[in-house]
Amino acid sequence: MHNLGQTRSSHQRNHLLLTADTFVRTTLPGMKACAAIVHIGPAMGAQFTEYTAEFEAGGELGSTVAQRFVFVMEGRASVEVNGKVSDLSPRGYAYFPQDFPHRVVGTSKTRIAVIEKPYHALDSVEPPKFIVSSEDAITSHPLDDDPGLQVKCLLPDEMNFDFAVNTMVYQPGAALSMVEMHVMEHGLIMLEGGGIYRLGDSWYPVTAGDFIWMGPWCPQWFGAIGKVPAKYLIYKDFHRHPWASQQP
Ligand code: UGY
Ligand code: MN
Repeated sequence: MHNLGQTRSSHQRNHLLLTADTFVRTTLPGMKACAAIVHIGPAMGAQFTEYTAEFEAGGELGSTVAQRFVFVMEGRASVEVNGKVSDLSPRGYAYFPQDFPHRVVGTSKTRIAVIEKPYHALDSVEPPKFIVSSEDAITSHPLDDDPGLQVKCLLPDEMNFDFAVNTMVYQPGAALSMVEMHVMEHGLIMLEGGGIYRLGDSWYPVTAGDFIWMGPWCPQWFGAIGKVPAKYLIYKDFHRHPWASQQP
């Protein structure tokens, strides 16, 4: 079917909206029976990489020396560390510290959000340890006292982590209470529902399956529209001096 060149995807200096109709698949080094849709990376000026990995049953990610965070969006996976295997169901996640040998295998046809980032160490704290858990095990808290907007922090709020990954659930009609402008950048995957995302000076309709990158200080606001809650998975860099991004 011809779309006559139309798409909601948009490429701007300080933000990116990528919708499923524009996704292009590739194979990253070491991947087996697995494809990557690379959503964002250093080529766009980001300090992290985020991709969706689509596994066939038995497929596997390649290795990385960077920190890696994985979140199961669909299907099942297993993670292997020092010969110990943990199973991940939908909403299961794992954090692998830098230089940490591990395997991530899709045990069925599986879609996983993958975030990778070189670690910015601090002299004063030990680097974080391996984590395997599920979003279901995390208690949510309201953002800005709004019970209609619930946040779950999937990583501990501690100085040794140099990034955060949260889920945010908006009841229909709930919205961010302010237009945020902050030094941190975001990678966001819409998991459920939809609404309107303000990015810079544009307002975009967004829905489950979309990806958004927000660069540093990109004006941002979201309001949920529709009859079901809107939910997204959101990355942000965290806990480091702004100078950290200029160090090798
Ligand atoms: O954590 C955040 O900065 C979050 N409130 N931003 C967002 O949802 N765009
Ligand atoms: Mn924000």
